[in-house]
Amino acid sequence: MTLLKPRVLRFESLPSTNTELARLASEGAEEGLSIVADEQTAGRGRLQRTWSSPKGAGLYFSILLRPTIPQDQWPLITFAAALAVADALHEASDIQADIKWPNDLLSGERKICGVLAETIETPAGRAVIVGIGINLTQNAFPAELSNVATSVAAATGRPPEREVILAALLRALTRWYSLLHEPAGPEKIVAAWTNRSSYASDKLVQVNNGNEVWQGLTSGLEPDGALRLKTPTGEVKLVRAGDVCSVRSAD
Ligand code: BT5
Repeated sequence: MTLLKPRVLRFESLPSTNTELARLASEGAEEGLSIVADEQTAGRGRLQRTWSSPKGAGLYFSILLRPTIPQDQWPLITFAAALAVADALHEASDIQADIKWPNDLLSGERKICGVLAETIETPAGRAVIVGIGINLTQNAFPAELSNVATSVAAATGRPPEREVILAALLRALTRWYSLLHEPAGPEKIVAAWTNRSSYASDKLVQVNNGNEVWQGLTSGLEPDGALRLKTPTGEVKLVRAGDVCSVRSAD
């Protein structure tokens, strides 16, 4: 059994917790090393997008993983992390979050958390940095996020308890990451994700993979986490990267 032993380093301010942890990983840091910052001055999303990270308004967190599962299963790390955030938000703040493929946690259809998993090369081998940004409050958020983002404070109506959420997150990450390394773990993670996500099946969505835009009904996940999309012609597309958004049907 893989036992993850998180050890947390704290910083007041960093450009990006993922970037700092990648630097430490290249110097030989061990699996489980984690970073929390009070603010990020260059927080990142996927495809070099910006993750808004004002001081004190979020939990900006990264953890270093050195998985021993076959590399074609590494995309499932993002799904295990999303399940861990959903558990932590539930346990610590009683929030029932939805999961949008592949890396968003939603509360009331607005984004409360984003996950960014990045594969890196280190002298000790290939590794993964999982970055997690959970919005605690919406203080100092840019105006363009007001309709798409939410926070723990907005979802609960109470001041958020960052340390309680962090402790729950570390426990949940340890559980789901261990499960991923068990013999039937990958199937169980896909099944759990499918159970928890309203996007897993029968959801009318639009997918933009950077080259093409498709519309269709979601139809479950492949064993490696790819999203199946049934298009109006009955063709099933497999989505391995891209942005998914819900489309309201005309009726
Ligand atoms: C993500 O990207 O959702 C991954 C975000 C990961 C952030 C963490 S924080 C700790 C660690 N260190 C880092 O530097 N990053 C990780 P993506 O799916 O590409 O979504 C990015 C988009 O979400 C942006 O283009 C905005 O539209 C929106 N966005 C930006 N900041 C947001 C926020 N705080 N809350 C909700 N939405 C946000």
